[in-house]
Amino acid sequence: METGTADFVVIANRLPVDRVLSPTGKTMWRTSPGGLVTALEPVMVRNGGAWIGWHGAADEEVEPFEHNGMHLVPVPLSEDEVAEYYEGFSNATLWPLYHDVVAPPEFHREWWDAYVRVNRRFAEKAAAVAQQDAVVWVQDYQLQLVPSMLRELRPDLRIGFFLHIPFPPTELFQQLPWRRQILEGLLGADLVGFQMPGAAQNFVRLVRQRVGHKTHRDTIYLPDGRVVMAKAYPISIDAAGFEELARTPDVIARAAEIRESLGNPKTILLGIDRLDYTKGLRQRLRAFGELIAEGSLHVDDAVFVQVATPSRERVQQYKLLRDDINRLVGRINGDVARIGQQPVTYLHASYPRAEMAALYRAADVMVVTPLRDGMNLVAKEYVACRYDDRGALVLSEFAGAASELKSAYQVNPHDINGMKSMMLAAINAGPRENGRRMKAMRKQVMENDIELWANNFLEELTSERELHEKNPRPV
Ligand code: GDG
Repeated sequence: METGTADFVVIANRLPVDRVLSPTGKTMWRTSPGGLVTALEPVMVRNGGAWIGWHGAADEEVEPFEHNGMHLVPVPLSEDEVAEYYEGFSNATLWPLYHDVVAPPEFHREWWDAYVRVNRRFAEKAAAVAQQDAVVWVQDYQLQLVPSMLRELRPDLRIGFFLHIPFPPTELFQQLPWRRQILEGLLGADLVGFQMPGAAQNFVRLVRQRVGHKTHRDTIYLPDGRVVMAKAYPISIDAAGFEELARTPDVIARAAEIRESLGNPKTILLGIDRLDYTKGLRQRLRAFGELIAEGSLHVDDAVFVQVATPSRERVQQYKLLRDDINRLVGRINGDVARIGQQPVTYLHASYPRAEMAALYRAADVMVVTPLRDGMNLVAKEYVACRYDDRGALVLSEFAGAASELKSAYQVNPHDINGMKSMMLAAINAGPRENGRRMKAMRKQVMENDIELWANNFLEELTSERELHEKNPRPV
């Protein structure tokens, strides 16, 4: 097969750009905000890198183009493929299955067929653009078959894979009718990265049990002599970038304005999530609603601001959730609001990054209560914005971030009473106690940013081969 020119290739479901209309009516591409592109852009520019991904519009072919020094290669998807590969298999089969089945996963053979077809298309594009011996980094659950498909086409490549969401325990993963194909798909990589050590262990155990390969700790020995490593690389954020933004006069002024328009209450609690059933919005709002209803918090003193960014709106479970949260917020506010004072301000919208930073600055208590979450970047962003060491974080123990942010007020989101007392503890603790906790969390977040994460992964991936030679297969 003929090789391409890129020495470093990222493959993700989406390209890191959105198409926008300029004031003159010209279509342009704008970098979509996100830590991954912030971290990888410099590496891409240095290495003449290419990024392969869907451009966001169905039934449309777009030619490869240059953007901010990166070579972007669009992958076309038909309307049916968006429904079956993306909304179906990725978001209604894998997403709930990998998040401890907090919603029931749906298994449909035609969704699987589309998943295979689309994964092959991504692999073929990568095979065409990668230079001889290039490094390729495949991202996330939508593309788990790409590593093995790509290896078949291009055995010379060094292939890494990173899973942004949890990897489930064997008992749950077994439900998947295509469990073996997924495991074999991932085994095409030289290095498979996970958010947490437990996820890497789940994967290695499954490979041993289901595929029958020999394993030792984080190493898998394939019959053809190849070695695959499975390790944890907890993802992070552009921490300095967030702090810098939070320190700008505009953001500081906007934070004051937000407090003012909420009536300058003693305590502002904040939740920011994609509107997703894994994020524990219902449990969190119920806990807060009860605190107000029973008088532990007074409606004059405490306000809960919940931003729920619209997400996956064509998937059935997300439509149900949207109605459910609307009803719950209506009930809480209807029961206890007074004229001009609503305990919950619910915003079903998405905001620019500066507005997010202002919200983080304005909030006394950030409440992050997912039922299961690979990492949770919102928790880290809040911490990065609190440069004065004020504020408190209530954090679910089921978020990956909990194992790093040990000084957060940790909660079990299924335990409403426990959550109520932790919210109260966070609200009522003095500045000394909260300052001590925030300082410890800030040290962790500021020292372990996304650049370090990307470097750690890529260093391991590129030192892989020498490692194999030093660690021959055990007999
Ligand atoms: C997956 C995993 C893992 C949200 N609303 C707006 C907005 N956001 C930004 C946040 C944050 C990001 O979106 C959300 O990241 P999370 O980590 O909280 O959650 P997922 O979207 O589920 O991400 C997760 C992550 O991948 C990375 O590996 O941590 O566990 O599920 O950065 O700030 N940004 C803007 N406006 C919004 O309205 N600008």
